[in-house]
Amino acid sequence: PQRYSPAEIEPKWQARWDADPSLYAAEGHDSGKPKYYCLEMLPYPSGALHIGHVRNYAIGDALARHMWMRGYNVLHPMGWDAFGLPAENAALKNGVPPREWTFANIAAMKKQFQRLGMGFDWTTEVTTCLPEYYRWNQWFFLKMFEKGLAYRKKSKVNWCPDCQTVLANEQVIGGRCWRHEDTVVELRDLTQWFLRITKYADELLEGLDKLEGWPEKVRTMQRNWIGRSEGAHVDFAVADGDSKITVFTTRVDTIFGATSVQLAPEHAVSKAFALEDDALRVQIEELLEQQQKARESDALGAIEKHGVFTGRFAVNPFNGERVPIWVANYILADYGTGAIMSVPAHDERDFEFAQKYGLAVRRVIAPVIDTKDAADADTNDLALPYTDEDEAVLIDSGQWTGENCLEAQEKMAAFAKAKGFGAPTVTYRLKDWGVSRQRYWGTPIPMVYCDKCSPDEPLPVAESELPIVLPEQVDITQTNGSPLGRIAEFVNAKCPKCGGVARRETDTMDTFVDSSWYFYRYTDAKNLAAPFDSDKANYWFPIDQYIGGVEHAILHLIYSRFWTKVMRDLGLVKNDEPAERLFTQGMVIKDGAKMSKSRGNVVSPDLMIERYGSDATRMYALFAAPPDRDLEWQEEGVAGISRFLGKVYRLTTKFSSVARTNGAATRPKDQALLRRLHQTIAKVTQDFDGRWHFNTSISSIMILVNEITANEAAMDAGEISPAAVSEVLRGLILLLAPFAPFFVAEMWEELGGEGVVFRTQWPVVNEELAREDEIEIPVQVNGKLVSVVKVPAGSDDAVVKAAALADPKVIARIEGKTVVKVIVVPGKLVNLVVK
Ligand code: ANZ
Ligand code: ZN
Ligand code: ZN
Repeated sequence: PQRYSPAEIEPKWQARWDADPSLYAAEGHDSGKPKYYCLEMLPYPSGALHIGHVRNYAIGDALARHMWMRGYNVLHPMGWDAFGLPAENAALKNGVPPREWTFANIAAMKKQFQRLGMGFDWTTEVTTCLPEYYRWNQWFFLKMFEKGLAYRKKSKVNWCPDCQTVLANEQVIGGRCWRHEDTVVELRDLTQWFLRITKYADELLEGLDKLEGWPEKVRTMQRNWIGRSEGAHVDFAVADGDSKITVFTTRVDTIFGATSVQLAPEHAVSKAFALEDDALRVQIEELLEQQQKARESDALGAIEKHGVFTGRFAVNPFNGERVPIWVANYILADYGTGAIMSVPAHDERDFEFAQKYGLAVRRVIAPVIDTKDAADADTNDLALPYTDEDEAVLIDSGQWTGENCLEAQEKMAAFAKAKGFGAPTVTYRLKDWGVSRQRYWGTPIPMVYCDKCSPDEPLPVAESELPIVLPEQVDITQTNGSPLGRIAEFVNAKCPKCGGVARRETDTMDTFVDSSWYFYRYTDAKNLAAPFDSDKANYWFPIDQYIGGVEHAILHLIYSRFWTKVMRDLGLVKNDEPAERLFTQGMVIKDGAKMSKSRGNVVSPDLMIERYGSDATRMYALFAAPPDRDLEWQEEGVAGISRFLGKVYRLTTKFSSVARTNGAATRPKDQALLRRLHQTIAKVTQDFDGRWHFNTSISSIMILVNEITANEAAMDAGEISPAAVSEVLRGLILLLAPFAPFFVAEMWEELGGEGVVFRTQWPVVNEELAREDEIEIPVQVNGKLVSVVKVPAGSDDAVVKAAALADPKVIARIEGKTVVKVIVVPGKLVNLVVK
């Protein structure tokens, strides 16, 4: 075509690429090349890509293409996180079976990816809802069960009394059922399957220090999520009874200041007291309800504190004192031991509570005061609560009085252990991972129950029975109970132990299981005998660069780190961590706000592609902001990129026949143009190696194009060698290759370039050519900037010094003074020291 027409160029190349799956396929692990595993998080097949996806995948695709051109064996795969609730919702709404809905969406989104020209290796495509994938979820589950890493216990779940079923958290809206607006969701105790992620808590925490290629904010979020607390357990005996209350405290040093013991409403001792006293029971139930409401609305941290005195007392084992036992709504049953000792003088929350209920406040910590400040000791007597533990000592604490707080913490915990009423301990906020879902569209858990031979213990199915296939004809419109539980053919199983009739587990797995190891499967996606071949995984892992949204900073990225450690301990892989580097891209916003249907500010990728082409859309997504920042989408900007590509198109087609001639660059005007080219190569290459500021890479390419345009008349007049024209145009197209794949393929052909442009060597900087003829050097006198001098690039120190001393402004400044020293920082600065 005469003019740049993405509507003609893009479908033409797309058809060629779609027909050749080997184009973007990785080479084998025996290729001999250095490997590069570039991975973007796989999408949920919701039906259509949104503009945020376009940005995410444009970043990864640019990187993959760049690394190909740098000579790496690149794995750049794609797949579908295909199980999950939306498929069931769609089925309920439109009557389309979840499987059908999911695969229709996958087909549509794959088309979009192809239309966008994403260079994915579709030969390793992974779809998590296929039995050939999820059978390995089941296999891993069996391995974990064998190792005691998968187990059952009772836990709280959301329960809708109308639906008669468990609800996922997403199905609870404002404490009510998503399908029954008037029904308040209850918390129920149900037996659920858990994976013992807490076994790896310390390793998950310590590993974060080594993940230097991960954003600090993600590492901090994971540290907080794991929430390691060092402290002590101390047993308080219940007075006039034979039970005891074990408290968890991080400040055992303050124990002489404990003026009550506080229990969670669900603590076993609270429950026992409630049984004996009806009025108390009602009050405790109320406290529990307040806590659960706050928990549901995520307001636990800010809960208004209430409590009730049980009428009973506990004995502080350190001093034999009796303290009242209370039940309070801010004490959580599932953290620490569900019981605390309350020290109002030294803890904010305890202080607040004590003020409210008139409980004693007893000070046992004082700041360390220098003797010379002792006179001011009164004013140093800080208000309560006094929470310092550094530079602080114990007072009124029996034999521990005078001890430094931090030392006392260790000594007192050891003392408790020696005396048998406590021990040093570590508590984590991290909980074991509950993976049971009473849903249909997920991986069946491969366990059975046999009342005859194993009434108390669930039995694992034999590995040879896998996959336990998810049945297809399932009525999910009926709401009571687990959908799989209604299918007799599914539920009835042969007992693996006695051969009798057993009952199959009808829970399915949390979909985070699917995404915990999918990236290993890409290395060997067609393996029918194992989740993957270890040699292949060991070649590709760890992932060199993982790219995705910061919304996955915790769950997905902790679960997948856990899964990697389990696989390592099973001997399947050698790496401790899945990904060497992690990049979290910013959001795409429109009109200053996050895009949403309700705001009506959603940008459709399809529409952008229709108007400006995929290349301009993708390139704009990289140009409009640094990739880690939020990007404000402006259609005018996409149009601008399209015009820019139009310019390059015109120049390339106009000079392509000149560029095809051979020769040497010998004419005088060649140098300036080549210098700009090589400076651009240096800049873009640096951006890929460094912070990925593709916005500045693309601007520098625009500057190069301006330079070419400025030289157009000279090119027309033959004042520039064909060889220079050729080098500049080819260089330009290669620099654009990571950003605008269709356009570049077309232009490469136009220039007579050989082979596939994305497998062409990335341009190498010629430092000599890139160097400016003259450079500017600031001159300082006694550290103050006085002037700037121009010297030929690469001048030696003597020349630079002479230029500085000859500068009129410098001369004026140093007149009548003695130059004691001249410091030359080559290429950067001259500093004259004068007296
Ligand atoms: C006495 C004490 C005195 C405490 C003092 C603190 C300061 P982190 O760091 O978050 O682990 N606590 C323990 N279990 C609790 C539960 N289930 N619900 C609510 N609070 C609980 O916090 C540990 C501290 O939080 C523990 O140390 C305990 O209060 C409280 F000057 O014990 B401390
Ligand atoms: Zn309901
Ligand atoms: Zn049996």
